[in-house]
Amino acid sequence: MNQYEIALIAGDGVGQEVVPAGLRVLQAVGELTDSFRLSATSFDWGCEYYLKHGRMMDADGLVRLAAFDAIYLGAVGSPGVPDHVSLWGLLLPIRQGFDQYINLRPIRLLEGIVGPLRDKGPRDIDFVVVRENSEGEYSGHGGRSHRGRTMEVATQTTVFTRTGVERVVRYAFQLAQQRGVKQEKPLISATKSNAQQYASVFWDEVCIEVARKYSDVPWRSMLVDALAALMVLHPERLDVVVGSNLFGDILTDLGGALQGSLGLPASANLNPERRYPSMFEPVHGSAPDIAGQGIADPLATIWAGSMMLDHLGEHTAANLVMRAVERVVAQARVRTPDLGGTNTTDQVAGAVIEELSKAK
Ligand code: GGG
Repeated sequence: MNQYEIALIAGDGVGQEVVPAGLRVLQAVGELTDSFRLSATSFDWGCEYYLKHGRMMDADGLVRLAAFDAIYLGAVGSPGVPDHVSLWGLLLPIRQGFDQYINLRPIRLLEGIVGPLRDKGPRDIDFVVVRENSEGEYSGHGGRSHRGRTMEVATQTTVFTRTGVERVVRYAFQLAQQRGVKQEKPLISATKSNAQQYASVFWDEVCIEVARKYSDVPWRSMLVDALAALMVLHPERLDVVVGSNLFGDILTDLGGALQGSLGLPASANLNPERRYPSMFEPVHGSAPDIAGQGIADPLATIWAGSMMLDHLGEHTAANLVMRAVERVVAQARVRTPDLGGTNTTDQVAGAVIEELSKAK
């Protein structure tokens, strides 16, 4: 029997509701398959912790997290704390400190959901975005001078390193190989090299170099603005997309919208070499407008949990969870308000568990 130690950081707002729901599902599938047990340790880090202690997590937070097999995170952000303080105090230090340089975000319109695009169904919207997760526009380089004066200046520098770009592009090519990408749906690298003559041109050059090693993978570079339009007009032409940290973040929120609700998209922050724990989270934030009502959609967090099981090597259980999510969505019987239902977070998690039990 495999035993995994999971660090839970429910965080802020609806994170407090969706993480316990996700954990229930993961523990249920472990028991049903009798293949593993998850032992969870909760950390009360987040904005409330910040307001009490002046920091988003303990000073030795990364040292403590390093001992876990994986991290299951809810959401970060609260109206009482500036967003850049909460993000740079918790989420980004974990991604950077644990060199989780891949942010994997599957975009799928599930059967049973009417997405916002007329004439586009589940077969048209099924791709993966590989977001660079350690540098780029999120490198933290920059500063502010002359505060409060007319000459006040702020800089935020995009940092691309050869190592950083090579490794994420290589990962995307390998993923494209596994998915068997076709000429009509080539791997797409998001760029903005017409305007960003240094950083994006460098990104493109590294892509060309990496691509030489994957001559069986059709690929092309596309301006990120054109790519955003393509996602809306012809999502069926997408299979694997790779992009910088900010491009990937923005494109995947658009992707989430294509999925019919931001309550659905999941993401995995991966350290592929497994030198550090990887982290799994819903794409959505803390949603303060609905927090505390017990109506947040737990499906993104459950989906992220399935990605966590996959990463841990529990492929059968990961699959069972995903199939159960698909069935619950397709039946349209138990849904939270974001998908037009009246059910609660716990009822949706319960419905997923019920489907798991039927599959056994
Ligand atoms: N689920 C984690 C969360 O709260 N994400 C909100 C957010 O602002 N994320 C920023 C990012 O992924 O770059």
